[in-house]
Amino acid sequence: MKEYQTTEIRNIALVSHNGAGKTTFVERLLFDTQVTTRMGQVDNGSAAMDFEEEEVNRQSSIATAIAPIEWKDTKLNLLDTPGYVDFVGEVNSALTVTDGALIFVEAVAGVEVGTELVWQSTGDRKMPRLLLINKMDRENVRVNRVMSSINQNLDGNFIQLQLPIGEGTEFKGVVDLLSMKARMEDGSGASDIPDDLADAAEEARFLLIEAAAEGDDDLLMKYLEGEELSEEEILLGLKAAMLSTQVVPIIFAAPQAGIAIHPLLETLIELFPKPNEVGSFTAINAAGEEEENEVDDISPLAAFIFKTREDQYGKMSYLRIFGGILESDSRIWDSAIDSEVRVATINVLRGRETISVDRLHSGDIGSVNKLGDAATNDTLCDQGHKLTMPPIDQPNPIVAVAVHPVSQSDVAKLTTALSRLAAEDLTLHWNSERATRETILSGMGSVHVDIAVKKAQSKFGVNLTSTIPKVPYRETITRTNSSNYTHKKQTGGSGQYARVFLRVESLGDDEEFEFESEVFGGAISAPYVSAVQKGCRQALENGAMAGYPMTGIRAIVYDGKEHPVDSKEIAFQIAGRECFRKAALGAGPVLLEPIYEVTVTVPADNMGDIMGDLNSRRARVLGMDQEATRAIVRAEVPLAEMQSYTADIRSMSQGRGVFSMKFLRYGRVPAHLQEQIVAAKQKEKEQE
Ligand SMILES: Nc1nc2c(ncn2[C@@H]2O[C@H](COP(=O)(O)OP(=O)(O)OP(=O)(O)O)[C@@H](O)[C@H]2O)c(=O)[nH]1
Ligand SMILES: [Mg+2]
Repeated sequence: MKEYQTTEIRNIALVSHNGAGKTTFVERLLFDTQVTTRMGQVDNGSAAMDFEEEEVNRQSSIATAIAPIEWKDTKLNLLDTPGYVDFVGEVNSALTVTDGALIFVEAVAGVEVGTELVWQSTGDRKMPRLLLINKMDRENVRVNRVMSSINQNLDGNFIQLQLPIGEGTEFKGVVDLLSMKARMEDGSGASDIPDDLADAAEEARFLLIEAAAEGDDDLLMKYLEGEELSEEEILLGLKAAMLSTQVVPIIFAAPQAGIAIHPLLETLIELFPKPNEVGSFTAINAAGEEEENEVDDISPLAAFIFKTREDQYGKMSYLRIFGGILESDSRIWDSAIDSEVRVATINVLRGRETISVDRLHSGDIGSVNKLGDAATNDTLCDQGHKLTMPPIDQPNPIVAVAVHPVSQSDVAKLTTALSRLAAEDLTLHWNSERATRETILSGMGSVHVDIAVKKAQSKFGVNLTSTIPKVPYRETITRTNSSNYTHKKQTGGSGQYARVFLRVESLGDDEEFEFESEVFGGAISAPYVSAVQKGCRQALENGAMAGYPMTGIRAIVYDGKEHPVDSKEIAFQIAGRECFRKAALGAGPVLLEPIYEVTVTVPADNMGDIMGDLNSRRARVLGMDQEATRAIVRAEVPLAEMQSYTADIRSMSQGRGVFSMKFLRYGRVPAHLQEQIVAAKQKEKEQE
C-alpha cells in the first residue's frame, strides 16, 4: 500500500442505529475500488468487515472494523461501528480517534433510537457530521417522510447537498447541487439534471449556497454583495460550516444496488476535514502539565491505543497516530506502564486482513502486534518526551450476570479468560462479589454479556453458564450493645479457654470497621486482644443475621479473662468471633442494599409509564428534565429492582428508551422485605 501523508488521510466513523447499512456500504466501496472481486454480503457471512464468528452468526456487527479505502490519492480510514446499543463502547472508541462521523439514516425507518444516540454523542464531541439517507432503493421509501423524521427528531441545521432522483424502487441517482449535474446509478460521469427536477434543484442550491457563505466571513461578504460564489468557494464555506458544526449536509445512496456511490466518495473526501484540520490534540506531559500539539509529523510522537484484539496469532493493538511518525522496527515508550515497548511490524487493517507498512504518519490509523504489556487507552511516545492522552470515556455497565464455570478445568481458566475479555472491551467488567461469593460479569446489555460468555468459550475455551446475580446485601447494626462470651474446651491435656467482653457501636455510613481496646489492668494480654480483633473480622465477613458481610461497626473489647495454661490465641479468636456475633445480633441488625443513581431518557410521551414503573421499583425521583422531544428522569433505585430493567424499558418505550446507572451508596432495606430476604437465606442455608 502507498505511504499516505497526513493531508491525504480522512478518518471517518460510520455510525447509526443497527442495520442502517454501514457494513454493506464499506463492502460496496471495497468492491468498487477493486479490493474485493465479489461484493461481500452481511446476510451470507461474506462481509470482510463482519469477520468475527459472532458477527457471522448474528448477521450484524458487534465490533468496529476498519477499512482503508484508497481513492484518487486519498486514503479514507472508515471505522465501521456496530449499531446495536449494547456495543456503544465500540462506537465511543471509534469516535475518539476519527475526525468526523458519517451518520446513516435508514430511508424507510427514519430516525431511530440508535440514530438519536449517535447524534447525541457526535454532537457532544462537536464532530463534523454528514447525514446519509441510506437504502434509498427500498420499497416504500418516501423522501418527504424521512426528511420530516430527521427534522422532527434531530436538533441540527440540515442542508441538502443532493436531490434524490426518484425514490424507492425508482431511485436512480442524485442531483449534485454543487456542480448542478445528475449522477446516475451506472457511475458514469455527470449528466444533465432531469427536467422535472430543475426548479427544485435551483431552490435547493440557493439554500446550500447560503449555508456555505455563512461558514466563512469573507465568503459571506462576497455573497451579501451579490457576487457569484465558485464551486470551490462553496465547498470551502461548507467544509468550514461543517467543521464548526453549524451545518450538517445530507446526501442519499443505495450502496447495495451501487447507486450514487462515486459522488458520495468524492463528497467524503471534499467535506470531511484532514486530520490536521480539526485542531491540536491535548496530552499530559512528564511534568504533569497539559500540552497541546498539532497533528503533524514534526510534533512529538503520540500514538493512542484505542482498541485491543486477540486472535490465534496473539494480541493486536489498534492505534491512531496523533503526533509524529510511528516507524516499524523501533523502540518507543508506553507512558501508562512507564516502560519501553518494541514495535516490530506495523500494519494497516482491512477487516481481519493486515497489510504491513513501514511507517504511519500523523493522523493515520493502524495496528501493531504483540506490544508487550501495552493496553487500550495507553499512549505510545518518545522516552524523551512522555505524553499521556486522556482515556476513552465509557459508560458504566447496566446489566450483570453471575457466571459459573462448568468443569474443574474451566474454574482454573476463568479469571484469565475474563481478564482478557475485559481488556478487549472496556465496557465489559468482571469482579468477584464477596457478599454472594459469585463471579459477576457486567456490560451494556444482555446481548453484550451473552456474547462475552460465548467468546469465553470460542476464544479462550472456557465453558460458562450464567444466572441472574444475587443481590450483594450487607448487614449493619443500629444501636450499641454489649455482650460476653466464654470459649472453653477441655479435651485431655491442655484445653482452650478465653473469656471476652465486647461492645459494638454503629459507625457512619462510609466506615466499614473499627476496633478498639479498653481493656484495663491487663485483664487480657496484648496478643490476645489482637486475636479478638481477628475473630471480629471473621464474624464481620460472615454476617450475624443472614450471612452477608457486616459493615459500619465499631467493636470495643473492654474486659476479659485468661487462663495461665489453657489460654491460646485461637481460643480468643473464637471467643472474639462469637462475642461479636452475639453483640451484633442484639444491636438491632438491619440489611443494607446497594442503591444506584439511574438516569432514564425516553420520548416525552412515555414519561407517565416510566414514572409509574419507577415508583413500583421503590425509586426516589431526584429530578426531571426535558430536552427537545425527550424526557430525562434521575432517580435513586435499589439494585434489587433493576435486574430486568433493560428489557422492561425497551418494552415500555418501544425500544426508544435508554438508561445509565452508577453505584451511589448502601441504603437500608425496608423491614418487610428484610424479613423475606433473611427467611429465604435461612432456607437456602438449611438446604445446603
Ligand atoms: N435495499 C437495501 N438494503 C440494504 C442496503 N444496504 C444494506 N442493506 C441491507 O440491510 C441489512 C443491514 O445491513 P448492514 O450493512 O449489516 O447494516 P449495518 O449498519 O452494518 O448493521 P449493524 O452492524 O448491525 O449496525 C442487510 O440485510 C443488508 O443487506 C441498501 O443499499 N439497500
Ligand atoms: Mg455492520
